[in-house]
Amino acid sequence: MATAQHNLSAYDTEKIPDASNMCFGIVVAEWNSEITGALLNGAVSTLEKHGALPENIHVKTVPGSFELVYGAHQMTLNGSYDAIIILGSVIRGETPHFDYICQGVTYGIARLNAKSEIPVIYGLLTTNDMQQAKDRSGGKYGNKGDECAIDAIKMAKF
Ligand code: DLZ
Repeated sequence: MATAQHNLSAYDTEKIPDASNMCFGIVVAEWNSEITGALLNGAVSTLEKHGALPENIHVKTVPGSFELVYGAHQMTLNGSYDAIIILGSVIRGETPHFDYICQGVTYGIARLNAKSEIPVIYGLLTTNDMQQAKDRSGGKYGNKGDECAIDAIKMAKF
């Protein structure tokens, strides 16, 4: 959880494997693009910081977070990735839509992880408002994209 005690971008660099021979797929949602663009920048720059080559980081976009499951599933079928990251931002509105999208994506990604041989990293920000999303996409609590990149490298090495 991102709290005053834990920053999403904080990690021990010594413990991160070299990613120079790894290939990553990233699926990013277009909804709330200010946030998902910042998550993507964090993920890509952190993967590259640990050796991943730009040509081995393949980014695909989907319209909204609900489509992240489909996008990640297609990437698992490709088979050439060491890990896949999904990035989305769902912000609570006036209707229960938020809950359905969050549950659908969460269940879908959990199911993919149970079935696929390729780990799928869950980079879905689920926040009550835009400020909370900004705080977690390069703001005061760091960047969820950085955290996902580190988790992808670790899981690729699992
Ligand atoms: C429809 C919708 C709404 C209301 N809110 C969001 C959101 O906050 N974040 C997001 O990524 N997507 C949202 N969407 C779009 C859905 O994820 C999906 O793209 C559409 O329902 C079409 O399947």
